[in-house]
Amino acid sequence: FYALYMRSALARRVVTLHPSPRVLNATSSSPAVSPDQFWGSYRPHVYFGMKTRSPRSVVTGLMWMRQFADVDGNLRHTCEQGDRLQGYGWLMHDGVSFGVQEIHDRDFTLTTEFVKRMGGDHGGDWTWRITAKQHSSAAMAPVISLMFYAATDVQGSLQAHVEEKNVLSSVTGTSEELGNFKITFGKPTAGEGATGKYAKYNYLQTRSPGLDKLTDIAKNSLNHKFIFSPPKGEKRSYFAVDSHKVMTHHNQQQDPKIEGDFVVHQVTVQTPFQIEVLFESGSFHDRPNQLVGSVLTDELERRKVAFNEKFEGTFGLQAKEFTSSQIKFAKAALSNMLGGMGYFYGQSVVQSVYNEHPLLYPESPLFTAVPSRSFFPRGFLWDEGFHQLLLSKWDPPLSLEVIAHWLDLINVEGWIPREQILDDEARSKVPSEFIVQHNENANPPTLFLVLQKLVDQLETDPDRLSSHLPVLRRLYPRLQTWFEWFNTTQAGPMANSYRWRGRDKDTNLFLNPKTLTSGLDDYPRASHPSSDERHVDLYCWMALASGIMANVARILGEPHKVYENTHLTLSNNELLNELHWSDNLRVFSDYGNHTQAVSLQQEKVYVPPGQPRHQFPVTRLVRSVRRAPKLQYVNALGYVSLFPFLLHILTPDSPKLEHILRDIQDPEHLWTPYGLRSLSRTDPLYMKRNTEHDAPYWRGPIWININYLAVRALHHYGSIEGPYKEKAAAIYQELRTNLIKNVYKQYLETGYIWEQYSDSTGRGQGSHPFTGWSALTVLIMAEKY
Ligand code: 6A9
Repeated sequence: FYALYMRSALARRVVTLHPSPRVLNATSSSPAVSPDQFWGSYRPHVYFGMKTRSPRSVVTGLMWMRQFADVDGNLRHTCEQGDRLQGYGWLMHDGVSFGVQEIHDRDFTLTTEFVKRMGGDHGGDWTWRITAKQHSSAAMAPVISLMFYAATDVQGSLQAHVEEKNVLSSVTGTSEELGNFKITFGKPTAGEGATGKYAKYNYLQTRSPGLDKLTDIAKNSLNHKFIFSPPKGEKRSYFAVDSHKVMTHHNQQQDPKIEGDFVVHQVTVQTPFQIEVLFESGSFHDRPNQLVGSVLTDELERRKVAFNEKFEGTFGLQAKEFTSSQIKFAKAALSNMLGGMGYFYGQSVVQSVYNEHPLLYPESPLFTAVPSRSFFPRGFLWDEGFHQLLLSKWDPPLSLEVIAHWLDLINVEGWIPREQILDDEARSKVPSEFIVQHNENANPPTLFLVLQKLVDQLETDPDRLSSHLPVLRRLYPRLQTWFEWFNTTQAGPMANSYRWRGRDKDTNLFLNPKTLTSGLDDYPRASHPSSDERHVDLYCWMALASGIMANVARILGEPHKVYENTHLTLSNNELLNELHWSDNLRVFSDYGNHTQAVSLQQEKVYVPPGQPRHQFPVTRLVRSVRRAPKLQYVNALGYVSLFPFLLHILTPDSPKLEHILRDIQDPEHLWTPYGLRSLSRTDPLYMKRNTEHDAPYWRGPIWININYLAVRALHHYGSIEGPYKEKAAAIYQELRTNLIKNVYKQYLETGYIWEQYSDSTGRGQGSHPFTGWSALTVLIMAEKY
């Protein structure tokens, strides 16, 4: 019985939150405490939409489709690479009060702008302006349907107000956090002050089983029976949302789960045109005028001027003589990171060794930036540290708030789930095998990099004391447990060594079993995962983290000796060399049970009798090991071997710097005209697939987060005294120029910032837009490290 009891108590631990008071209390995001940030574009996974920072927010958004096109099913809503847009993203966004986005569809461009106005007790008003223009290449001005919608999520209600049979002129509604509100749909015009245009209207009012189903409901309701018949134009039938069709569909499906109201206002009109949508909060009584037309134009203009001034004040790119087109690119990179921030609320699915089945983590909010609005529109732990390096320059309190959100997710063990998949919408984007998060798995503690910045700001700018210090104080017990969790659960086989847990176990299938937890996924590690391994990148993260823990403790007047001792120990370059320097290859290296003699081979697969043969590949790739592994250095040259340099663990006089700088500069190893590649060209695993279906990822391509660290390190070693000062400074200039040139060039050519860049052509590849850490290009331009 006792054993059973213990087991169930242990099983609960993974879902038991840290006992210290939360950094952010339950009202921190409420309209009363934080009215300016209540409404926002916090739905990064849709092309355009807004919600409030509350658990069950009313959401608003836009879908659109091109009428009379040859392609069917071109309804746009959630950001999908499959839509093959020529580019989209925020060009300006201040993170709080306004944003300007451009969306380039096949033969037209939509500009989506929003401006907020504070007043009342519920986060105030806002207005959207959508401007549509055909491309000069378009043979005929396209006819487009814009579908504006609002939806509730479990609580609240919406009422449609219909005029002239099917024109939805406004929606009124109410919800717990918004009180009463009204959304008014303007009529399309040819531009501000111009007269109205011929347009057709349709609407849909229905119920939805969840926010992740909105696209399907709208799609299933489309009916082709409506007639577009402009004066002097041809009569044509077009697609529109149709309540009748939804009713029939619903009756057939009998979905038992009905969670909210869903109202759509469809306007069908030929380009060019402009439409405004106005949200007015019921508690805002003394508004001087409506935020539409020229009032809106003036307001937008003011925000743009303020944004441009703040941008130059923060990053100084004009002063550095970048061209106006380069500056526009940098503004877009920052803006899309800000405009890509999301407010998520829900539960992770987690598991420890004590649970037979996964458990639901406690419900929590998460306010965070995301790596990619299309492919990864959710929080990732180590990505976030990089995101906040940029955002902490723009808005330091915002970064502190995000860090607080992340640390409020920590459990009693000191673990933070790496990938935050919190609600139905987020889950709908992730294959099921990736959803469960395991509590032995780490991810690099990059949030310490930002904490260091915020602590530095404290020291140079005492004005920040009053805003930063109380937050730091509440963060501190959580940081302690977090650090301790790394220090114990990820300890290595020898004193002061460290090992990533959670490597792939099936050594048969993978050329090299992956280490997703390190963030560097398929980067080559020991060929045979074992508890004898030690990982140099994790060692360096711990050296960094302990130093910053010591600083934070010192500032708060807390005991700091333990952290300082760990930091001194790990910073001792003798120890580092002893644990990780491979004399053979002259690189810093992992150590473990390893052989280089591995390859993937075709193997015939046995198909059990009675099984339909076509369900199985007749052959598959499996790993063959030609020489037995033994305990030795892994001897890979690439990002992992640079970590003692990347995180400034090497003393400036370390002779190892000579080797590192040489490898960095060598085109046979890491140097390319577009940035540093992740793995040396001479490595046996260079650009090798890991399985039949798993293309090389961190085995050659150029990644901007690590290149940012490299440029930062070159800047560091190039500005402090030491034998390699001049050399580092010279490489710094070249690498910085190459990176900026390529990311910018690819953006101009493709319309996107990318997840990674090809080391042979510089071309952007992987998911896009990726304005997570690739947006660090802005800091490289600004030389802010
Ligand atoms: C797969 C597929 C719709 C991989 O940027 C986020 C992470 C990084 O943290 C990590 O270092 N990316 C990098 O190696 C993307 C990871 C996506 C995993 C989920 C699900 C969804 O398809």
